[in-house]
Order: sequence, then C-alpha cells, then structure tokens
Amino acid sequence: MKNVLVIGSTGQIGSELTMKLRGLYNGNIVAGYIPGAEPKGELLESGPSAVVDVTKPEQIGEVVSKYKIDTIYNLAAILSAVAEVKPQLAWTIGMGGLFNVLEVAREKQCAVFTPSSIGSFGDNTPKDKTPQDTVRDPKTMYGVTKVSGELLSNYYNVRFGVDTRSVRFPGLISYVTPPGGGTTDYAVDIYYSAVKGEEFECPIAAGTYMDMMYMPDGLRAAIEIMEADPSKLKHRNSFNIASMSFEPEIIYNKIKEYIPDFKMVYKVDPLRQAIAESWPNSLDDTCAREEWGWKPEYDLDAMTRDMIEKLRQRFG
Ligand code: AKB
Repeated sequence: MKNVLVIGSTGQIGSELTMKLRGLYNGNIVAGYIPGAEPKGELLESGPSAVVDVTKPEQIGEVVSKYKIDTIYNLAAILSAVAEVKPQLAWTIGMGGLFNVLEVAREKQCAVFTPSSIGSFGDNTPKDKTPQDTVRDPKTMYGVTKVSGELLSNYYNVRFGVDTRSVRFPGLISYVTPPGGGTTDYAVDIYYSAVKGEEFECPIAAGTYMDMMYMPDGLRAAIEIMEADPSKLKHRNSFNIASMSFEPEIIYNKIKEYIPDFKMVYKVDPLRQAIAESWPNSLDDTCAREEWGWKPEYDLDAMTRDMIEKLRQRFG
C-alpha cells in the first residue's frame, strides 16, 4: 500500500506519472493541481485529486494528512526559458515551493522526489560525458534553483532524515502533454510539425547537442530511484541519467527516415540558444547505473518510431 501526492499532476511529467503510479500501487495516488490547471478525463476519473499550491504549505499539509501520504512527487516548476523572463516567480516556486514540501515531509515523514535537470550545469562544467560530481555554476535562474534545490534536499536528508531522492532530467519527449517554456521543447514540437505536415522552425542552432530522453524512460527513472535500496545510494540529490544526445540536424534526419518530405528551417531564439550552449552535450550516468541499476530502454530510433505512430493516431 502506497499513498502518493503528485504536486503538478497536470503538467508534462505529472499527467503521465500520476497515471503510471495509479497503475502500479494500491492506495491513494492524489493528483495535486492548481486552479486553472484542473485534471480532466482519465486523470480526474481514475483517482482522488486536490488543490495543492506548492507556495501554500497548509494546503500541502492538509492533503498529506487527509490521504496519509507517504511519498510526495514535487513536480511544480517554471521551465528554463520562462524562468529567465520571470526569475522571481521561478525562485518562489522552485525554492519556496521545495522548502514548503520539505517542511511538510519532515513533520509528516514523507519521502520526496524533486526533479533536477541538465540545467543545473553551467559554462565551466565539462561538456562531454559530464561527470556526476563536477563544477556546477549555472547562470540561469532555473539552474540556480536546481543546484540550490539539490543542496537543500540533501540537507533535509542529512539533518532531519527526510528520504529525499532525485534525478537530473534531460529534455523529456512525449506525445501526451506538451512541455511549456523549456529550452529542449523543440525536440517535442518537431514531431508535432512533422506529423501535421507543417514546416518546422527550429529555435536551436544546428550543432547544439543536448541530452534528451523519451518519457517512458523518464517515468521509470522517477519511480525506480524512489524504490531503490537506500543502503546502496551513495548519492541522493541528484543523479545524472542519460539515454540519448543529439542536435537538431540529427533528430530532423531521423524523422525524415519516416516522413521524407518533412521540412525544417532555422529561426534561432537567442534566449534558448544561450541557455542550450551553457548546458552539457551529454551526461555520464555511471553512478545511477551502479547505485540503483538505471538503464534506458529507448534510443532515438525507437523513440521516433513510437512518437510518430502515436501522434499519427491522434492527428491522422
Ligand atoms: C527545460 O528545457 O527547461 C527542461 C529541462 C531540460 O530541464 N526541459
């Protein structure tokens, strides 16, 4: 029996993670949402939901008590590009929200998963096969909140014994709920354009490599790290995980294998490009593999086949 609260359950990760957790565990898997982003359809009908604004600790505490929550997935976040436009809001949600979650978790003894990101690295980090433990000096507010969030989560683990764990997500690619305001969003949008028969305007310049991951692998990582044997974990917040790294020409050419008349032009967004250039080209995920058996299942080809098939079912 497991009782889980997913904060941000209607977002890109939350909408799929909540459904997957409901399929896996008996117990209350509560879809936490904010007004204006209500759960709909299967997400609403398949289990309990509750208003949980991460900036309101009393709301988190009430839901945790009511449903006897033992694990919180704290997915509320402002993604990297929007965080540069609204840095104060990004801090309030990323750090203020995390502090509230950790305090509730300390009082009510919950385990906590809070995603970190490839955005937690900066210009002085080794770019290729970026190590687990290395220089981290991000210049973006998103990156600042991710590094600080990792440190705060480790502090709550060491100081108060809160079971905090996390992974550094690459750009997550999915056909279910689109992301909003991220630097890696182009790698999702490109599939929608290709399947709809539209020309794609790529906001990231040719040659810019970033780590990416298909959502089923990302969901498995979030669940497996929380189920890992704690005695084997030398790290907690947060693990490098990886499955594929590509630049726009590589994903474009892969899609063209399936949709030969697909066209892409470049319309580089300076904000997203600067962020992308400050991030690693590819992460070394050896520690995750060794400490809790992480292993991705999808490469670029398998992901592309599945994305196109699923989007074709939706858009014809
Ligand atoms: C973003 O682009 O902001 C996110 C991330 C890699 O953390 N997808």
